[in-house]
Amino acid sequence: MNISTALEVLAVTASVAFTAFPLPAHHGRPLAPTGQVGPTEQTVTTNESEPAPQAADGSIKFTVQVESKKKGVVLCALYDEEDKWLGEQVYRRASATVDGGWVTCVFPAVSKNGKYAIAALHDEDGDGQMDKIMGIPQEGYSMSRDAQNKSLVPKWKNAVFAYAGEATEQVGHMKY
Ligand SMILES: [Ca+2]
Repeated sequence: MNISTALEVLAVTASVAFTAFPLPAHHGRPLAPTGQVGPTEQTVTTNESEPAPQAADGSIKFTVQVESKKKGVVLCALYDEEDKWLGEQVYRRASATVDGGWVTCVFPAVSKNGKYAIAALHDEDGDGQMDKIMGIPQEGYSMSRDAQNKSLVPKWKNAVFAYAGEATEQVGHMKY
């Protein structure tokens, strides 16, 4: 499978069930929707002699640098197994509207610890597909850990990261 095929699969997958998470585009800005009361208050019980197991309720974020002049949507896919990498069996999906130089996809409340990898497309014209000319991708893509490969699909081992329940952020750069 070459990169073109993989991106096509990803784009088709993305178009099926991506859920919009319109987020501030600025890297590092806290996500604080105004006028909404969220579950921000948490009671934390501490017991130093008997530490409770850490609940795996953190979020995974993928913050990607995009060409700031471009618009559209960044579609992100979170994979939880190497065998599923860049295929249709996506663990979680997210998207973010492009408005500036940085975009963040958020996968909230990921409850399963383990290894993950993320793939993202910059769907500039918002048609849910990777635009191609003569089979060559015309829109940007990016992987967790900034895994890139000029002619082949970025490999799972180059994009994988460990998640242990705490808020995790990956940073990448769109390759156009
Ligand atoms: Ca497109």
